[in-house]
Amino acid sequence: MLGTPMTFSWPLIVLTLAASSVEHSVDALSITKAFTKIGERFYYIEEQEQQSWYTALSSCRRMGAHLATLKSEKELYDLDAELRIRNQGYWIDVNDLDREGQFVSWTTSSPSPYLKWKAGEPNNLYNKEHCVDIWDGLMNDDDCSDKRYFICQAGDGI
Ligand SMILES: [Ca+2]
Ligand SMILES: [Ca+2]
Repeated sequence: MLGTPMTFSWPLIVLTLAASSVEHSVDALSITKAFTKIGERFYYIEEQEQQSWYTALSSCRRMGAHLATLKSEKELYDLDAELRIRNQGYWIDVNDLDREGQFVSWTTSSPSPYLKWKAGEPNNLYNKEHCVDIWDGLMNDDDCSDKRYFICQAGDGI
């Protein structure tokens, strides 16, 4: 970087401004991760490093974002069209950690505004599936400690 600061300043400013609009505290992750507009919202899709649901939750928060909350079939459809890896799960913020079978959004603590399950799901396999991922365009309850790709959504709201 020595001698070429201007090369880096413009994209850093743009990304920092984008991140600042969702949260005041911006750390290094915020300016290294790009959020993409898909439909009406901005998402960051992690499909290189798989993480547990809990770690993914923290990773999104460190970006000033949250695990994605889906509100409609269109949001699910638009988002899924951008997921490049098939036959793998991507964590979203839906979970039934508090009460079995009651799927809430972590972000709002309210019942998930939209659910669309794969056939046979949610099955709470081995009584330990309490976190939800998108798997080939549909939702599945899964073991929160399993490592999956994940989707962050910018902003405090859903
Ligand atoms: Ca469960
Ligand atoms: Ca399941």
